[in-house]
Amino acid sequence: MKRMMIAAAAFSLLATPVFASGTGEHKHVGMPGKANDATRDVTIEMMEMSDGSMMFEPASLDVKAGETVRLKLKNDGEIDHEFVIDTDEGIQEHKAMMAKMPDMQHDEPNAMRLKPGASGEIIWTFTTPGSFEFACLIPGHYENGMKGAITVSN
Ligand SMILES: [Cu+2]
Repeated sequence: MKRMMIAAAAFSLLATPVFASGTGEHKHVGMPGKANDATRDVTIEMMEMSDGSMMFEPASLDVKAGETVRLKLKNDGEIDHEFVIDTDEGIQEHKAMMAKMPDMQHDEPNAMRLKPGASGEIIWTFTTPGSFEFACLIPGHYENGMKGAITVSN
């Protein structure tokens, strides 16, 4: 009986569009932007440190509501990393999903996974004032420091 309940729970997770959290009933972190609207480039590097920790550099981002930013992502590490931008709740949901399915590939507009040495960009329009988050949700990375704070001001 217990096993059946676990199976049912796993199925409902799969059937639920968890990754739509950025545009679901949560507070919106924003939406994909148009390249022509980008008024600023921000380079964010991903890396591992010699002490075993992992990080984004910089680990914080301050923007204004309505601003469109070109996020230039670069994996300077020796292992895969990802960049996910979302509400705190959305990050935690995505993190729980990644813990169950660590090899899951996703191509949501608010997320990008990069191989060592690879780079990419996300153009994002921040719509709502508040505090948001960016993170790498490959299992263990968030706990080792791969998170950053986004402050969207009026
Ligand atoms: Cu990572």
